[in-house]
Amino acid sequence: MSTKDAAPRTASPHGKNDDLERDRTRCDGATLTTDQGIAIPHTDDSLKAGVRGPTLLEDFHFREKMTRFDHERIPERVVHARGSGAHGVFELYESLADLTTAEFLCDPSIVTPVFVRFSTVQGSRGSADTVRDVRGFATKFYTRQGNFDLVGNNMPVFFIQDGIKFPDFVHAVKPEPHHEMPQGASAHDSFWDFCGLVPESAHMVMWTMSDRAIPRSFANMEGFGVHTFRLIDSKGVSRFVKFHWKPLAGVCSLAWDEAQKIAGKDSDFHRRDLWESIAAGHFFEYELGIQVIDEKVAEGIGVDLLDVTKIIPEEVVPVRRIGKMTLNRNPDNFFAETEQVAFCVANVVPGIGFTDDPMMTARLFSYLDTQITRLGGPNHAQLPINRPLAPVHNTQQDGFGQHRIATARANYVPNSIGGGCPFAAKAGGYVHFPEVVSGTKTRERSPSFADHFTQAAMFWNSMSEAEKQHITDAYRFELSKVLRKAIRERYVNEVLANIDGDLAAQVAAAVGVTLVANVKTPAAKLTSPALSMDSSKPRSIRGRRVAILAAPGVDDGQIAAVVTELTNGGAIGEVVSIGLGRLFGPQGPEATRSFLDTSSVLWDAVYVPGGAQSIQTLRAGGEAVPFVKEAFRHAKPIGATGEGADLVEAAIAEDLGGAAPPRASIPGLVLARAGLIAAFPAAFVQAISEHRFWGRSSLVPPRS
Ligand code: HDD
Repeated sequence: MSTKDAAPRTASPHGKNDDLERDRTRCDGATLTTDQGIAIPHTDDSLKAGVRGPTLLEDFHFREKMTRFDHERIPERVVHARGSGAHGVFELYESLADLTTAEFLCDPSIVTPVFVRFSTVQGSRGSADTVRDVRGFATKFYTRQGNFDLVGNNMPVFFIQDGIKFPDFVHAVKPEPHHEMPQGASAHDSFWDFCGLVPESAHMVMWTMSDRAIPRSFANMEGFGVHTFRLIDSKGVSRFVKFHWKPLAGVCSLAWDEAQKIAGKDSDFHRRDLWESIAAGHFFEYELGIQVIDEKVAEGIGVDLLDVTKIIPEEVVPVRRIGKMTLNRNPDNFFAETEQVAFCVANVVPGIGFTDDPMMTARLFSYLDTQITRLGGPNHAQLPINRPLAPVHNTQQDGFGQHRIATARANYVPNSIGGGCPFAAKAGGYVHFPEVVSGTKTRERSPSFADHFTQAAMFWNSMSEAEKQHITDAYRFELSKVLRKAIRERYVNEVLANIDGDLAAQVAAAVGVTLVANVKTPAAKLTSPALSMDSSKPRSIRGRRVAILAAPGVDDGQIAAVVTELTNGGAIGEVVSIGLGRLFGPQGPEATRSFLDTSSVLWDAVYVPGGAQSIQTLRAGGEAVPFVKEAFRHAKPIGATGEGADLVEAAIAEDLGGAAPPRASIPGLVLARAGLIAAFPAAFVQAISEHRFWGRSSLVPPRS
């Protein structure tokens, strides 16, 4: 049995990596040719009639090169346009044969190759990574029975209950139609207009106002299949199931001020983090979890599981962790893999089935449909990244971009000319769950979908004080950007007042509206502790990035001790200085970043080593103190040894208006003067493993 600590096994000899190898091209020593294979001796000048004469139409190389260039772009995804992908493997811990016939969930010896694409929803392809938004978390399992796509998000609910409203929702959240603004943001009139008029969005909006919408890394996000699916066993018995991804690195986020600044300093922040982590061997790991519930039992739990705006609290049905996914390989080519990958909710394997969730039904239609436009026709399943490892045989034919040469003379079923081939599956084929369906055709919503606020309030009630503060600030920020007062008024009075009176009052006061509604906070004060990110905080420093601020004269022995401790824990410590290179002598560490090319917001923690001359230079330079101040504001761990402690204390005193409280009372601050330096690295690493010290915000006076 695999365990979560075991190194990932490599995928089978005929895994996706080998499959893609057929299509990888390498140009080691190759000659330049046209697409027709004609060798080209020269590609800097077009064919002309005389050196100063006109370019000739005859120049087939020029025409081909230009035509191909003109058509390089394909339409970006209508939503989730901005994304980053990685390959990996999924390994099952133990057989689920008592629940499903899906082979990859029954046989723990199988290593299933996967491709994952993470995304934001609102922004265009080139938009920033760290915007406040839902993150897509789509996984393609290349199973031996065909592709299973789990097309989820990092939040377990959705804004609407019926897919027919998806175009309306997306139009409302996307940049406004007249001026195409704002990019990568929901803080604008049309989004809040829609959400105020569609209160079923209340629960999901609560999630998007939480820190889940600004993750620190894709490695630190949970994932959710969102819908209720079915697992169907060999006797044909179906049970409801919700899929979860649980990140082994823990769940944590950025600070909002930091996220906005990163969007300018490094708009590829999450993409770079994914890429560099995998390249450095710090693979992203997630456990697949399932909540399984008998359909009859589900009827008695108080929420309709066909309603995608509701969750089953983990305290009601615990999440069983059934296997581990390890993302361990960067794509070779962004366009061929990450851009051309096509996920589809309809891609399921035997043993996994659909439910009557009206959002799911809509999605079963939409994905294939949109991909026909985006990927130029119906043959996109043949693209290397999309094609299954399971053999494909059918009588579908022709269309744009057909890559197969079908040799059969009979392109229909049944046939006798081809001996009856391809044959219908005798056993193990996909059989839809034979659910009994009856009803009168109607355009109505089930009354069981009507309660929009109880779970939104449950989410709010389950947050820590710091999380509540961040959520309140997020509503304030977003609604402050709404130009029409009536929209702000409606949201506060008709939505927030139904969730929590204090929240509504605080937001009302900040956005210039009056709370006129009777506060109708749901009577039952439900909580679900698993909803707080505090319940799944990181426990290690793996993948964390620590800025070491140093200048010539630094005590490099102190740096070496800290770097060793960081490296042992899988974190990265880099020296940030007044310039790049070996500033500290041939034996000293190398400055790989300078204050010119980096910024405090791009690091998880700051360390200032001692050395009187180094500290003097850093203070005189004027960059180090603001660097530390900003890290302090963003609740990050800060460490210093020797004279470095003077700089850090000065920065904090400046931030707190000269009134620095006793050091011991500042969470996440690790200072070691002479004599205590030996114990410093371990204490600092411990602080980094806690990620952030949000409680510190009570020390910081509000910005004027
Ligand atoms: Fe969707 C893309 C997730 C509702 C229609 N969706 C898309 C992607 C993710 C999700 C992760 C990006 C996949 C990739 O990386 O290529 N979508 C969700 C979740 C939903 C959801 C978790 C709520 C349960 N989506 C939803 C509805 C509809 C769509 C209700 C339409 C009825 N989604 C699409 C789409 C996209 C898409 C238009 C755009 C690009 C694509 O499919 O390939 O078909």
